[in-house]
Amino acid sequence: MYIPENEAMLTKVIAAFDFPATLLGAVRYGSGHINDTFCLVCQPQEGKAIRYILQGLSVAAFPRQEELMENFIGVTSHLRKKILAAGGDVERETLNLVPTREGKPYYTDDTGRVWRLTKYVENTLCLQKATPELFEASARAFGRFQWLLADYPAETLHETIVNFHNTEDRFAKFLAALESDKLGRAGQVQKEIQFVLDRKADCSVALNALREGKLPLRVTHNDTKLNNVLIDEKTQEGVCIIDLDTTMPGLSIYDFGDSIRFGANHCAEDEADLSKVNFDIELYRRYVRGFLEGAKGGLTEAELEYLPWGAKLMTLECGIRFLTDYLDGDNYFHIHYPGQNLVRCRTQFKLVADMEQQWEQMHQIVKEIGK
Ligand code: ADP
Ligand code: GN1
Ligand code: MG
Repeated sequence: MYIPENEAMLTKVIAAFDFPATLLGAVRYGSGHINDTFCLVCQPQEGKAIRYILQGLSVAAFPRQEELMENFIGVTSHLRKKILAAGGDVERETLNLVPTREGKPYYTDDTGRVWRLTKYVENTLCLQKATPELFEASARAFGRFQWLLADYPAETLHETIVNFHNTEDRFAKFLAALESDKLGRAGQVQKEIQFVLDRKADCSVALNALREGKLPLRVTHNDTKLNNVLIDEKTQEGVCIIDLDTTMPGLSIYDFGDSIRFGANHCAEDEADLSKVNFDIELYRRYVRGFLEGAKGGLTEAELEYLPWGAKLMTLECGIRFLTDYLDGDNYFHIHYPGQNLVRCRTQFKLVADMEQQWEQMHQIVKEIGK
């Protein structure tokens, strides 16, 4: 069996699981910034690929891994029921865990780190950028995900990352990183620091609306990047929402907003040439349409009114997080070269500035489509 040299720990982890076919090898997989993800390839059977996704949960991101898995199991079991009731295919429309040889739903290694194995959802695409049609399809899938979980008992979910989308708290953590300036990097990023300081009041907008009872708390995904939905190759529809690690109580505008942040433009999240980083209002329009269709009219008037804020806040917050990690010494997000978190932060802030320019239009589009 092929296992890359520097991944020696994998042998023990893999041995903990029971594979129904001969395992050929493991390779690092995907472009997530958080977990360690591997694709495990088995001997094909009757011409069909048999693959699995093995993930070691990030210890830096997820301090309470068993609770996270409790959420994962609760949410996927609920989705299974709803998918079955709708006549869907539970093997493709949600994630399916493969138990360990001991019959446990996941493996905990000697350090306490959780490893989970899921069946690979075959014949799907995982995209970093989409055509307008596929972007709208992804929006339908994320809207539907929220709709499917609307009757999930939210109080039973653990907060896997405390204050995950608490933008005020993200601002405070940024100030703390700035204050300690561990690596002496602050001097070179004054422009970015000022960009955040100028938007302190914005960081409270969604939270104020929640505190005032304007926006309802729902079960949300909280990490709705385009690459967290698998698109069916044949139907070109979003078939399976993945990366459920942050599914917990949140605001619908967060799910809407994070997808806009990542997908309503034509550049990579770490595009270094800012002249190529532009918010695309037509992609935004497509996403509004798809998301509202998928959510089946389940959003309140106030939620509709705050959708543009979701887009701006998720983009601002993510930029703040990248900058904070840069100041802290890149401990949280995986980086592939020095300075990548700063580059990522700059793309986010350029997108925020673009949204501010097109603010009225963003509201107008929601009004037109949501009426
Ligand atoms: P991260 O939290 O690090 O982003 P993800 O859960 O999103 O981790 O997984 C990383 C990548 O692995 C995804 O972007 C996707 O390409 C792939 N992936 C994850 N689970 C599956 C699955 N069950 N079937 C097919 N591909 C998957
Ligand atoms: C991380 O796990 P991944 O790569 O899908 C992060 C998100 C950020 C995103 C930025 C648990 O998402 O919050 O928006 O990177 N996930 C976590 O690309 O922190
Ligand atoms: Mg992911």
